[in-house]
Amino acid sequence: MQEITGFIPSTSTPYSEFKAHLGEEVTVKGTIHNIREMSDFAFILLRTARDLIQCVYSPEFSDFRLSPEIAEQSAAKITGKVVTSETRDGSERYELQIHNIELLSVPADIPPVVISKKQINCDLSVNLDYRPVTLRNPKERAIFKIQEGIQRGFREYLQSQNFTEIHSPKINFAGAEGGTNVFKLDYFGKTVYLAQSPQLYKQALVPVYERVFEIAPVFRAEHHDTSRHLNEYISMDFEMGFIDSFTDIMNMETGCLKHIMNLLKTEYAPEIELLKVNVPEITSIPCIRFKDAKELCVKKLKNITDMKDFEPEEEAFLGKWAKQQYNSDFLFVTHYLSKKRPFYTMDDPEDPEVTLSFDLLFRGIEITSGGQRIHDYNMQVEKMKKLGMNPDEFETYLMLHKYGAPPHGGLGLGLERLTMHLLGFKNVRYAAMFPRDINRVSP
Ligand code: AMO
Repeated sequence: MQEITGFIPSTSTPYSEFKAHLGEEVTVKGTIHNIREMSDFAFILLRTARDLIQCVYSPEFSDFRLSPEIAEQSAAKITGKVVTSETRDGSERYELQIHNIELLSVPADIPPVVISKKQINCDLSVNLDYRPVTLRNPKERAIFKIQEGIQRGFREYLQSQNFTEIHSPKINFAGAEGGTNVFKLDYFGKTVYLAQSPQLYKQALVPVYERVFEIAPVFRAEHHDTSRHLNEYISMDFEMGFIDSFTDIMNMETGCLKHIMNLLKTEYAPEIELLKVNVPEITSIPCIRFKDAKELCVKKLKNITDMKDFEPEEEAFLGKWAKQQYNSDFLFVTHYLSKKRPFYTMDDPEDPEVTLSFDLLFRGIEITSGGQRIHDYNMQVEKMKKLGMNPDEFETYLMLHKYGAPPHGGLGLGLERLTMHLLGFKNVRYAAMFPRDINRVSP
């Protein structure tokens, strides 16, 4: 009888072990990324999970001969001798002198877009139409490897701070953020809503675990086609109890971002190098009140009409201002107006016109909203009524307040927004693996 032991024998040598095998024969499994044939030899680039391995074919190395079925995008098992490779900058690289190629699969057709060049040279919409193929390009896939690093850093840091990871439902009885950008769904004859955020649930879990976090998709029915909005994005949320002030949340986020950036510099160095990413140095993050930031904008920019919120150009200006004044890529803007923040936000007891809330700007764009929440039952019911909401519809949410909740707060950080600005993209779709927008639900 065959028994499964949980052990998979290694049949492919990773590039990171080539140095240890210098002069020896090894076998590597991967996809043939690029073939450059010369008169009597050829370079074959083999794409593995994270590397491009140069393999050199020459009739001098063995009796094996190249054949036409060995084409780009074939899955292959290449056996060869590890040798040092000449590099322009003198850095240490290794290549394989091919002894044999065994094909494991062959593609039915050639890719619709050239993916074997240094980068994809086509319009964003074409790139997105062929995403399962264009993501194979090393620069494209590096974007999402870095995105993995951001999520990993977020998770690692919060776990180190005793947060519990949760998963809240995405089919909900009410929108959590108000506004019109909520998707309605027919649920066996009832109207329900796709989660705009895990807000109501992460708060409910504070009296249970004190500190919780979630990394998950959320849905926003954005009716406009903008370069910074998606209809589905990954929200990295946390919520923490027993805070003394909403600055505790900002401190937690600052610590978390420091950890993320350090992790990217160390564990994701190949992708950071490939995409020439300018990883920000964070020592501390300056803070400015909304009112003071608005005054700065009014002084420096013309035609500002909305005094209750920021236009994108104001955020861009504040980003430059923080860089000049504090040499910081980040800026916390605090104390947003009460009428512009959601129903769960705590007003400032010293000035109820403003809230104990903040946004974090990164290189001039909002990547986070957060703040302290109302934990008192009567205060929450009052605020809902003031905003024209029916507290009865939020009975299950209000159990949090009714049956006792500590002072608490948290934040939501948009993963694609952070990735977009870290990598210097002009459009958030470059930072979404399979973006959903008003015109796109495929692939
Ligand atoms: P908010 O609605 O401001 O706050 O969202 C938090 C962060 O999510 C990102 N974001 C988006 N990213 C891409 N496309 C969108 N359509 C989009 N909308 C928002 C931004 C934004 O800063 N519950 C609160 C958070 C909290 O207080 O805990 C919330 O969701 O980066």
